[in-house]
Amino acid sequence: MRQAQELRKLLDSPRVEHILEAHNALSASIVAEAGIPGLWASSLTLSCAAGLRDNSELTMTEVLDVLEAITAKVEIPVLFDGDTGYGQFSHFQQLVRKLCLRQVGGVCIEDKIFPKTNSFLRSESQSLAPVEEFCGKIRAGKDAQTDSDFVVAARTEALIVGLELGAALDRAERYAEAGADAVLIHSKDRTFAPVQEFMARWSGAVPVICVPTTYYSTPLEAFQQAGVSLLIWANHMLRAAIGSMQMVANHIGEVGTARDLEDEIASVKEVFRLQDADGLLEGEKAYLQQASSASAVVLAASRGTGLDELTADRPKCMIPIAGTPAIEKMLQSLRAEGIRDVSIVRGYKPEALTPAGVTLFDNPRWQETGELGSLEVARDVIKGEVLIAYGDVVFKRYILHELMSSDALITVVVDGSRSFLASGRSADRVRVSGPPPDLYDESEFYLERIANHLPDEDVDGEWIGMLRTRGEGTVQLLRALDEVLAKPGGDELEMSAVLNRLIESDPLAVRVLYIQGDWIDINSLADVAKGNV
Ligand code: SPV
Ligand code: MG
Repeated sequence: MRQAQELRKLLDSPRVEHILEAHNALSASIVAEAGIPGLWASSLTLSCAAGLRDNSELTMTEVLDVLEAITAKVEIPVLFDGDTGYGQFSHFQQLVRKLCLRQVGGVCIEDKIFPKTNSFLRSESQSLAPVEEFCGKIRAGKDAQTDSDFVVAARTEALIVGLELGAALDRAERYAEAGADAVLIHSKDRTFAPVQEFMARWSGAVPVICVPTTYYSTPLEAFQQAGVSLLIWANHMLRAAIGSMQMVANHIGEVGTARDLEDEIASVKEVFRLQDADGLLEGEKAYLQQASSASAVVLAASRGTGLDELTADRPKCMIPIAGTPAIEKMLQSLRAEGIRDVSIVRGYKPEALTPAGVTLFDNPRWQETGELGSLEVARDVIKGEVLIAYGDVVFKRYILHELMSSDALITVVVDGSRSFLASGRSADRVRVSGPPPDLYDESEFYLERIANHLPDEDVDGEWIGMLRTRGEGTVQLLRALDEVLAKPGGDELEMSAVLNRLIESDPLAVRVLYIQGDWIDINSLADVAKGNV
């Protein structure tokens, strides 16, 4: 009910107010963000946006769909340009009921004949509806409204079709008597003079609206002094969009690239903002049932080696794997597992790594430090149940699920396939308390040693860069981290130093979750190729 009330407030306001055209939910939200207090849902621009003419070609159903999208998106009131009311009095009544249902603040109908033609086209040859019939339509609309504040505005096209001012005044007075809440006096004159004259002779029965499309340069004070209540800027959002779209299309058409356009057009980030993409993340936090109390720290500071070209403008976790950056896949997997509290430690090219809904840390010394230098930056968020993972690891989701389901205090994921032996690539080689088990073997396995120089015959697999601790395990991890960091050059070391430190004090400290493949990391171009970049 509020929208209609707000529209009434604009009409009753002692100063001249203005509303601006919108033709879809996007333009409506841009108008609302600009602080404009109301919308004009224009027949000219709605039809044009739909690829149609402003000749009653757009159906009532089609237009109601757009209005529904607009009123669902913005809170400012909408005055809908209802043309001739979509038929006779009975059609207009259906329209009014459906507008009330959709919280549209009001409708403006004009005294023309269906199918109507836009006021600026062949206007002298247009004809007006009989006054009695139009007054009946107004009364029918007022009787049909289900919201007592709903506004029915009556527009006279008398000046548009070339009638005298007297005829316009006469019609407007009759419409007010029939129950119209406001009248709209339309004019195609280049000056405000005809409408000014109308205002001078107007009885003041109801507020007056005008549409200064042709007399746009009239100063605001002139409208105010004349006693106009509401101005409609009737088509400016669509005209702005058309100009920009033509510029972009012509440029790309001529030059064949969008390279020089970036500063001329809205950023993709801005598109996401208008869509409230962050709101979805907030919503997921609030409403998705399987939210976990676990948090995640993703290490994404290094540039990687052998990836010079692919990382010229981005860190390696932003390299797309089958079209999606590795870090985005990681975030999707974390969300799917219910892990909402995610921190990312950035280093190389932090400006190219700005995912929404995560806490960002920066390791400005990423070039001199190892993984532990990055972990140190995020030390304060390592508490409770926490996953620590490399940002450039892409994996099947069941791996994360199994890791998070482990009942051990500290668990690492180890790939027992030893695929690095054949390819010769470097790996976080590990020795485990036993080789990968048979399918039905439920034994528990523990990490014995991790180092990338372990001899081939001593290796049971490779750590994939995912580690999860909980409770006392997190306390132990932090203690080991602090001990390693306390030594000179400690922050130049890798995660393996902390894991080995943990094993030194307790050989059963680190449980191994064995997998067989189903993951890659972006450590070498060969891996990237494997991921079908
Ligand atoms: C509209 O915006 O559709 C209007 C105003 O009705 S005008 O185009 O001037 O007729
Ligand atoms: Mg119109």
